Amino acid sequence: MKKTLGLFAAGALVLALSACSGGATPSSSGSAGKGKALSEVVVGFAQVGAESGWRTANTKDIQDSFKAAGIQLKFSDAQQKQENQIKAIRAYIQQQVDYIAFSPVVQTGWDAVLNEAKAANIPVILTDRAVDSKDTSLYVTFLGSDFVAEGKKAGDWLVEQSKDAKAPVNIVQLEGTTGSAPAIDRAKGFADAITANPNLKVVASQTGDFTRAGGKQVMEAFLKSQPKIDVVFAQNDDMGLGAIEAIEAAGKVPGKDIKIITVDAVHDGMAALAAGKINYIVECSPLLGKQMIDIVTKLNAGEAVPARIVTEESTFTQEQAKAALPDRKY
Ligand code: GYE
Repeated sequence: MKKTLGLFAAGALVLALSACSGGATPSSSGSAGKGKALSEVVVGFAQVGAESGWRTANTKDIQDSFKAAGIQLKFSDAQQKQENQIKAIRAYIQQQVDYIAFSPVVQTGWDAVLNEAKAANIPVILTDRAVDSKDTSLYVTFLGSDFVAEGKKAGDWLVEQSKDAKAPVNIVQLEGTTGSAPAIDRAKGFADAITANPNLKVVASQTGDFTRAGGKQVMEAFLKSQPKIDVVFAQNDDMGLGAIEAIEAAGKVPGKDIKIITVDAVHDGMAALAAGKINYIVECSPLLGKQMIDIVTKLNAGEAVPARIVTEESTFTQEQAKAALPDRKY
């Protein structure tokens, strides 16, 4: 049975319909509304991996939230490989779980397995990252950040900081996992924002795969190949932390000789920001567990959920990081 899902407004969630989900058309998928006792509900979650501090915090929050809600969670770690995620999803279909949730490592290539889930009447919840499937009935909802907005916030800050710059400001970009929604969208938001100042130029851009080791390695190469680097835009904290190691090893002072902007605001990133080694962080919240529980609970009760749920996020300067650090949960 197919159910058309409507919209609801809930507490602190910022709700928005995504352009890619076809504007005002709410999505539906599978047979929502099983009306089981929550302790009987089984959710299969296919996680990306454990590539970053963000990911570790995200996994912990989801596992803790399911435990607290008394809903069974099957968990798999795909080690950043799409084929592993597809295998995990197929296994969940085989096991006839009630819901499948997953954070797609890349945007493309999901239609076949999502159609299999649909044929098995298992609703799919996208968490954190988007897919590019044209058929939005393949998933019930997409819960996660607006990555274009995050990139734009990073770029806007740099435009403001560089407003008096007379000479070119050379930027190097450390990209996230190639083909992933956050890497594509953050690059776009950042590029759009910095067009406001023609002095701002991305002189090199390469993937560090969202890892600390990747960020360090790419930054080492940039420091050798680029005669003048003024700014690093790292698409997550971990790559920024790797870049700090490379910059210090090259005898330069991170945060002063080379300014660093990152995204996430996980604990280690915030500590480096408070210590003056990073200059600005755009927040991306990994705490999606409670909202996932909310979605599963509503679907189980046959209630509607929005096609797109956007997480609320802010930004941090060095001073703000010092103030926020003591109460930071991740
Ligand atoms: O920014 C990065 C992680 O998908 C939002 O993935 C997530 C990103 C996050 O590895 O640190």
